[in-house]
Amino acid sequence: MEQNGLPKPTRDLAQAARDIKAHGLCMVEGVLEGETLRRVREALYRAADDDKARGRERKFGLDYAHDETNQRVWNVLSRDPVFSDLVEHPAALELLRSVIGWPALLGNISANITGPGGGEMVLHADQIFVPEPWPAEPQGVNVCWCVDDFTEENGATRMVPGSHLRHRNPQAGEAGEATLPMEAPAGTMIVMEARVWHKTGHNATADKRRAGIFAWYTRPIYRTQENWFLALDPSVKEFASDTMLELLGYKTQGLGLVYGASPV
Ligand SMILES: O=C(O)CCC(=O)C(=O)O
Repeated sequence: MEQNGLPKPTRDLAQAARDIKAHGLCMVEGVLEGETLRRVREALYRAADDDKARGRERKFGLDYAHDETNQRVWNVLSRDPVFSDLVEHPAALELLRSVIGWPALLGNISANITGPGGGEMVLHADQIFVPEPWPAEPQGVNVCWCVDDFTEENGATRMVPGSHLRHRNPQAGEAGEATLPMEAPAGTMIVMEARVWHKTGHNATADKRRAGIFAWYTRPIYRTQENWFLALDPSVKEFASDTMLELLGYKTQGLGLVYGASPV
């Protein structure tokens, strides 16, 4: 179902899977609510403020932290157990399976916080690293957790309708394509397949930060963006479920073996 060129928010995961096929994305409302949403938000802003206070912010390349108001919080999985719950959220995994199947790898989970006055990000598709011509099906899925309300004013992620069907990266000269803001209340889970052209919107507010947590999953043949074996706090693996071990590449078949066998 559609409203203004974007799928209507839904709570029905079967409808959400159909929306991804038709629009390249779906918006599932109310996935995080009440105390859970409060905990995620509190843990994220704590990590972000801590990184700032300790000079631990990492800015590299336009795509990741595109101007001084923008803050990328890397490796949130190591920051608080609440982020493991997002990675393994049953609704996220169900939609992930509908797009790229299983097993899958977690390539990265980071937050993007756009601050007051923040500019737009470069228009991109997340499977930018896949050589063209692309395989017929999407190679990854980005699950965006709206930690704050996403509004056009505060820099909601913007997308080019129908861009997944173009089946290629945006080219030079297409940066100015018409986009729509993905407006959604905090707690919404937006699932985008990897071919959708999108970018952070301009944050036109005087005083509001807008945080989204982006969990990027791929088919298991791709290298992860975050190197979990080096980056992960060891306690995450220590207490990980089998599903999490698969997502992180510790429990594996065919690739990533140790002496011919799965490491765990
Ligand atoms: O911050 C946003 O709205 C978009 C972030 C994004 O496009 C990405 O992480 O790939």
